[in-house]
Amino acid sequence: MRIEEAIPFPYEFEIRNTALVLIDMQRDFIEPGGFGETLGNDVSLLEAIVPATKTALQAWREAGGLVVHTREAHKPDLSDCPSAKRNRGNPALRIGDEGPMGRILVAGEPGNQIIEALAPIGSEIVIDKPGKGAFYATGLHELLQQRGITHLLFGGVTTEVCVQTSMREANDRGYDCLLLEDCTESYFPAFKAATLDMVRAQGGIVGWTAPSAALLAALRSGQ
Ligand code: TIU
Repeated sequence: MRIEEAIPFPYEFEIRNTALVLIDMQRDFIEPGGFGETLGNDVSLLEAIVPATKTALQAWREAGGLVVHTREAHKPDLSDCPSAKRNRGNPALRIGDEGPMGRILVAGEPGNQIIEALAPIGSEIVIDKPGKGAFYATGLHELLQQRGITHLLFGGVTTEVCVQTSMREANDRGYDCLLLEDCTESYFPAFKAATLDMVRAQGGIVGWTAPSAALLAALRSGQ
């Protein structure tokens, strides 16, 4: 398969060696009352990517590709949440505090679940991660290696925080990474734009970007 429109040059991949990785499409970031809002952000911006992400996810599932979902999630006793992370800044509610959707950023709470529209199905991989990057303190690299995965298609939130961190971690581990431009969003549009630029600068120093329509076209054509 080949995504001709990818920047900075066409991206080639085989479905059997590629995973779609959706980062932290959780109520905690996308709906009011969660972690994103308690940090002072306007969470409504993030909802806009849900339709395109759902379409890409459905097409990828129909093509038989591996799907990985991540959640930024801490253990209920917060033993995996460094005090530096919990105490940073001056949020209305801190990680572990009781909010309208349960305890903020704690595994198993309603707010920590992936939004209904993108909920994992069947044997899709779900990774709970205590950090911003999907490879830190998780078994993700090993799970991907066991399955022969060499290429990763990324979507999710937020572009410059958990998505970019995960993509950089993946790049350093040898994966060819492509970020789906309309399947990722930031609370800060300028940060999203800058992240897309920095990922694909210098000959694809971190990887590629492309609109999801280009992925859909490749899957439809089978090439
Ligand atoms: N605050 C922010 O932009 N993001 C995060 O804290 N986590 C993720 O990006 N998932």
